[in-house]
Amino acid sequence: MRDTVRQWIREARRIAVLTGAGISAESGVPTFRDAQTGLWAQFNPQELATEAAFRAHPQRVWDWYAFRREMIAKVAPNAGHLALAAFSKRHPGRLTLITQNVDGLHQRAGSHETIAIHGSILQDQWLDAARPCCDAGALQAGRPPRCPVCGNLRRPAVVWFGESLPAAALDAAEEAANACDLMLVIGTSGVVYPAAGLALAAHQRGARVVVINPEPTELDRVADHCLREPAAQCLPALLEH
Ligand code: BV8
Repeated sequence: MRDTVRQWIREARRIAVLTGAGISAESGVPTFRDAQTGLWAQFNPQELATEAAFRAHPQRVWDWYAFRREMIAKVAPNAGHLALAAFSKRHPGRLTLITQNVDGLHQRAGSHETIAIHGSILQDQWLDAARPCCDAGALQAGRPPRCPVCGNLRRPAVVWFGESLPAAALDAAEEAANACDLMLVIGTSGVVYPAAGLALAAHQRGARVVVINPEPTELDRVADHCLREPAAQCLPALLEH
């Protein structure tokens, strides 16, 4: 079935790619729904990745992100990330990459136009609207750091559950999903919205949808084909010359 998908890729004028945590799995980054390890095993990521959790337990949530940042700093993009970046270099403008991941690995692999719809774990932002005293260059150190004048906290620049996605990124992602004639859905369980809705939109607009995932997903129901393979193994073969 890889040959059919390779043919669909060759035929496609515009390809949209939607990736999730699974594409970073072979780099050694546990997926969002993998069992959490060690200290974090007692917490459900869905409960930690919320503004309410951060306001209630700022140090705990800050430390969870610091732990994830440390882990991400030690890993590298894998063959799946690299194959997508190489394809875009060979076919400028034909492939639009949308990711739910916050780990920056697509960008490090060379996919510099990546639409990061859930933000970035590598940046911080103010928890409350910045006041004139809030200067990111003059923070009071801490877990989390804060404005020394008004106490405004720093938080990771990611989209938490219950928060809207950045409008410009979501608009660009929706435009790509509506305009593509092929969507590759890679390494996502298809549980989180509105990200998963992008695959439904592509399907409704008549695009072919291919799911690449070793496990069944919530999006298999709109897939024209499911490649039950790990991303780093199959993407180089699918996307090579
Ligand atoms: C919002 C950043 C609007 C933080 C994340 C309908 C419409 C709108 C909202 C909702 C809705 N229904 C429910 C909601 C609420 C909620 C939601 O979707 N909940 C789910 C759990 C039901 N959505 C939201 O809250 C969104 N906000 O819509 O706001 C709004 C605003 C105000 C008021 C009202 C409405 C915000 C969602 C964004 C949350 N932030 N990340 C952080 O990282 O800390 S989401 C988080 O989950 C990660 O980004 C992750 O990427 C994402 C999705 O998970 P996956 O990537 O799919 O990862 P997962 O572990 O689930 O699966 C991994 C897959 O990889 C598996 O299938 C596995 O088999 C596969 N795999 C493993 N190894 C490999 C592999 N695949 C390939 N190769 C391998 N080697």
